[in-house]
Amino acid sequence: MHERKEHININLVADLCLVHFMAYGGYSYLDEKYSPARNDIIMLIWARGRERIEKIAEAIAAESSIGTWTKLKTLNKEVWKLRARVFRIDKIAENAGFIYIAYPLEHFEIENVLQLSASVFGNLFGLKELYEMRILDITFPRRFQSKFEGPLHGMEGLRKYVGTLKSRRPHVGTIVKPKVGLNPKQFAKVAYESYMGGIDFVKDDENLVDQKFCRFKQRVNEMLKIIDRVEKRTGRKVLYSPNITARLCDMMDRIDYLHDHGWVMAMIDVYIIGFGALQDVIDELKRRKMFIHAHRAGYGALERGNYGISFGIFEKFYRLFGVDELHVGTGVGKMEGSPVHVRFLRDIIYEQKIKGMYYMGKLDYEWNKKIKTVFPVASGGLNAGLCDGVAAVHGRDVIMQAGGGVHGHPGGTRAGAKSMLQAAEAISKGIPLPKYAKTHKELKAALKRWGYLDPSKVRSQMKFTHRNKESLNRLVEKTGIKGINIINFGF
Ligand code: CAP
Ligand code: MG
Repeated sequence: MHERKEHININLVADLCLVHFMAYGGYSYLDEKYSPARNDIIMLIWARGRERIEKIAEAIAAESSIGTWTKLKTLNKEVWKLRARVFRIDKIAENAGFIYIAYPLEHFEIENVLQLSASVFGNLFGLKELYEMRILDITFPRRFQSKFEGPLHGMEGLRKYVGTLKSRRPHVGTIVKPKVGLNPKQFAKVAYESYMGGIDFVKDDENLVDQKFCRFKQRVNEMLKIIDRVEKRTGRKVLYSPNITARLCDMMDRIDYLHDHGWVMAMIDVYIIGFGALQDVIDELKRRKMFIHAHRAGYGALERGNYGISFGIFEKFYRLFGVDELHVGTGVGKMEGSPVHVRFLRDIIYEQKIKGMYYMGKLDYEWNKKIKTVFPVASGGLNAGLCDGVAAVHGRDVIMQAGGGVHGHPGGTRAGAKSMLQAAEAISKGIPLPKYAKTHKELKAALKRWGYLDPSKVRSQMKFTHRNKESLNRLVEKTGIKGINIINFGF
């Protein structure tokens, strides 16, 4: 009896919702005639739920701006001006689609992106109307961007330091492997072999910081000694990014230590430490004129589920705050990311203007002039044989980074490093790797060990995704967020 009563009540509520589907909590946030103002922040969201998509969109707009579930005696005209407006819905099904929302800038405490996060990445994720939701993109207007400085050095600064401004060849980097466990001397020895083979840049892995077996300060001391040796022997400038990720106070101590010892670079697990600490630590590194390597470990937990935030959105924050190089995926290696999606992720930090050429979930965007280009890092499962494929996705302005692909080379670390540099040289000379391998034995050994990825296969996948909007729409219609995952991540 009790169950039946509840059933009737639910139906009644559902009917009321249908009648009033143009409103949430008594107010309507749907305004399809609205054309966003110059200073609005725009968000693009995929959502599917138990209500009509219009109703879901209203709920999202309300909860992420001024609204709640019911009418308020306290809501006045001034407050109403601060509301979010749903100005477009690309409906895929009755209960699913792409929602475009505009937020007036006055809604936010601009420099405080944590306040912004609590609004637009906050309660909306818990709304019970939803089955799935991903925030796919965001745009920041010029006035918002002008509150941030962007990278101090950026890609050109890194190229200048390493001496590749003219040649424009891809940089080659390595992560010392095994990722944890080596002691400081062993670690530095692996780095030495890497540099001597031609690697420009060595980095700690994301989970190596200051463990007992490899103390941060000892590791830095050993690394500074060998960098000095390498630079004297080769006449080249090389880089190393020690991972300083920790509580803010410890990160500040580590920056002091590096700076006091004359070192110029540090690495941060940017997603792990969160926006607030990240801004503080970046400001401090910039004050010391240091280079910043940004590792994105952990972002997948927020991006890849039924509810999430696309990594491209994080990239926009990281570029605004001012990292100099950032992991964005390879399109061909061990981590998710279809070539066309990785190209988009690369373009966010590389281009000044992003327009039209991508499939779903992407908004046009323009960076303020003073916000420099971040050097894109392609990493994860790479080896020399994949590098033509990496170049097909990224072009030549890329840091091609390999851990296993260097230290797992049949000839050892130095040969692995050589194979990566040879691949970079071949790419900048426009020579296909198999041809270059005929006269370069380390590259030849890498291709023999791991094979060669023909870049034309990568290029054809990128074209496929741009051209088939209709069929991709049908895929998303059938499978919801799974379709978006197939398009963006390839699974
Ligand atoms: C690469 C790596 C990086 C990944 C992260 C690793 O090592 O050090 O952390 O690149 O992925 O531990 O997997 P390998 P992404 O070269 O041995 O794979 O760059 O996509 O964030
Ligand atoms: Mg790693």
